[in-house]
Amino acid sequence: MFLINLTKMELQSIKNGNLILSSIPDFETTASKLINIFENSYNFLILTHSNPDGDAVGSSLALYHYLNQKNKNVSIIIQSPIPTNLQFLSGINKIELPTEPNKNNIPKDIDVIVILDLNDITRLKQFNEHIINSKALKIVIDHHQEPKQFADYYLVDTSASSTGEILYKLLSKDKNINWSLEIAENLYVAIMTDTGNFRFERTDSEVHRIVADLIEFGADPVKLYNEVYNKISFNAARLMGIGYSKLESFFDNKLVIMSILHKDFIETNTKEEDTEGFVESLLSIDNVVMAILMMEIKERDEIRVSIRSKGNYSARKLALNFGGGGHINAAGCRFYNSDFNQIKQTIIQKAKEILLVD
Ligand SMILES: [Mn+2]
Repeated sequence: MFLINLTKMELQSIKNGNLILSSIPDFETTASKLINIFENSYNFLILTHSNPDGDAVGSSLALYHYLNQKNKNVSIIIQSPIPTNLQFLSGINKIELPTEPNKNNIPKDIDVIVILDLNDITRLKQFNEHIINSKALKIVIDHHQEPKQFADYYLVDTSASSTGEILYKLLSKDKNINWSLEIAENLYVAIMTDTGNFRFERTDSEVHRIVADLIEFGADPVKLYNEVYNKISFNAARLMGIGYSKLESFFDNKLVIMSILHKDFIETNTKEEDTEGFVESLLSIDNVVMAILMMEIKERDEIRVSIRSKGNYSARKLALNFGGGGHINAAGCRFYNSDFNQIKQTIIQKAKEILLVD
């Protein structure tokens, strides 16, 4: 397992190319430092990426419930709506969802900011500068590649299946933790969603051992699977049908693109958060190794692009071309004030390079 858990100073020395590996504190050292910080601070702010997934929301809520047990004052702010299929999670109504996020949303006198499932502070957009200038202690707990330097503590494991997995290992270091149903369910959903229901590559025996513990603490796999994956509203089903009826395929079906336009949302009375699971479903089509969902979000003059892929075909590589990011098999990017069809053509051209077809 590859672990980076570095202080700011140590990240600096990595940058200068002279990091002495033995100077990196091990997981245990960083974890016990963090548990200590949790114990001895009072006002917490939890942040995660916008367009939150199950790992982002589940990890945030698990940490919320843990800190709540310790009678801490905890705020969670997320900058965009929570997908419908995650709204059953315990504590969901504690999340603040400002409609026009700005620095005034951030509570005063925060001691500790914990940033989950995110390592690039620029993704916090309107909060970015305020967080950087904040005197609060900043902690990053994450599993994405190439963490950016801005925090005081990093508990990062790029080989972990999910932030939920890292958080489980961290909280396990607290001898006094009460593994409540709330914590267990939220961590279970974090891990389940980021492993694509325990089938993506990083699903190893360790993940299953952790999940076994969570089941012992009360998480119910049947209930949680049904809530997250086996529920789609009638309107979302109609939207999916519209998307499928317009599905386009390229390069012998290696690439498929589903386009959902503003008028499709209007026609079915749905929102972007109702498209959960759409892009993943495209990967089950014969021959498809890369699937793209393009959505027109008129309120923000935005075209939101979600990319999923199989094997070594990199969704991340495609997204990076357009200033986006993510993992090898799941990534995304956005365009503003752009023409939908033009963007689609550009994406197809770039995807072609990755799919290596002529
Ligand atoms: Mn994640």
